Amino acid sequence: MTTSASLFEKAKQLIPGGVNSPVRAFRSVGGTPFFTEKASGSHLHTADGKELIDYVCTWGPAIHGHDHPIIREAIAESLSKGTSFGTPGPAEVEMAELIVELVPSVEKVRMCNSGTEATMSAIRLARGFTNRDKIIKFAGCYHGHVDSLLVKAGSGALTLGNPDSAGVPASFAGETIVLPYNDLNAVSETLATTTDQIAAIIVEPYPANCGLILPLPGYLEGLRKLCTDYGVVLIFDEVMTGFRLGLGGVQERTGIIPDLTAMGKIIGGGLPVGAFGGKEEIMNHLAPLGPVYQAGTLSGNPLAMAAGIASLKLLKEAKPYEKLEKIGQELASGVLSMAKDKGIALQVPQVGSMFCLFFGEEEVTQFEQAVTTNHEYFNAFFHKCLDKGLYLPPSSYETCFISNAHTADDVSKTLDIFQYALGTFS
Ligand code: KE4
Repeated sequence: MTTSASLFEKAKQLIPGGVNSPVRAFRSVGGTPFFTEKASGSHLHTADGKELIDYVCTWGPAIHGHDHPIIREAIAESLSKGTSFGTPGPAEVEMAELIVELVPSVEKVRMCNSGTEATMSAIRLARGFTNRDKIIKFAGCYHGHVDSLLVKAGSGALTLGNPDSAGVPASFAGETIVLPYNDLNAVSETLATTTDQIAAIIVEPYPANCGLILPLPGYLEGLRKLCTDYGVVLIFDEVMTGFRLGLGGVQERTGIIPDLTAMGKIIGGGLPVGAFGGKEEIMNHLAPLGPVYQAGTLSGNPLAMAAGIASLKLLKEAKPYEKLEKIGQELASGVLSMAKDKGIALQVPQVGSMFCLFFGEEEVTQFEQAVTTNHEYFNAFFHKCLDKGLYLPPSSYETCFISNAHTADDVSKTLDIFQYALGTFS
């Protein structure tokens, strides 16, 4: 039987680090990554014959769990008509209708093939619309591997300790101003001193790539007002939170409406899809209407549209958000009380189906605090859980995801495993 270890040895000879995305390599938690043979519902089945309760959910897309029959059927039905046409197709219109219906900021939308393409295109569009060059991002936020956004980035870049990637020319990075999240003064001071130079502010409204950080009261409202006052395009990167924290994402939960929104993950139903959308006035600057070029051979691919449409329709029908919030609260409060009983300092920020584990005394409201939490404790906790059949994201700079396929039995087993893992801490 080919094991994960043997597959990984072979993969490392052919693929840099043996993986097609760095965070999968277990470099921060240590050990050998398992290879997945099959995924179904809330479980992964590894090449080593192990079954795991999955809290990564392929980094967000699998909100219905893996291999949902309705999504599988939608893909099969689309497949019977071919795989890619390179012409406009009816599924693209249906997907656009759904996104415009569900996401408050979106009057027009353009499909692409990843979250990275979505944020990259939104930034270019904002620059083309404003004729300004500089952008503001926030330390610890990750917006995909876009050159101008791989500056103090989170997720895999931070996990590997290089939040400022090699290969990004200083001239590119110089157009990006990095500010601390949850600090409105930093934004207002910067805008006041760089008048008319800032094209956009891009933000994960709830940063989830340096662990999960929640906005302080008034912060997002303040960003919105400052952008309006200075004519700066406000971009919400909802690649992760979109459709996960509500049908309309954070902007629906908070009523704070950005000018542009980057989307991905859930709208692909597990296939490669990204999208960006927003005010018609801005979106009409895109080719072929306007001067901002953006394109993609497989953008709006019919199979991916079929999977994404099925995923969104399932969400509209199931509206799983109360259930996901309840499970999220049960897991967070459960592990917190266990840690308290054992005198282990732990923070568990949680919203809806998203939560993370910061081992440390203080509440984490900024990237710098996330960096100083106890990563060794997290890594030990991660492996103790994995040994018992529980798969958390393999980095303390990621966020756990709950799916609508997670059962009461999964939750009770999860809490038992959390209890065991904390019990191994001396
Ligand atoms: P992709 O290009 O990976 O589809 O999306 C990039 C992206 C953009 N914006 C946000 C808020 C994101 O979280 C992401 C990607 N998320 C990571 C997980 N933290 C993907 C996992 C990986 O890189 O393998």
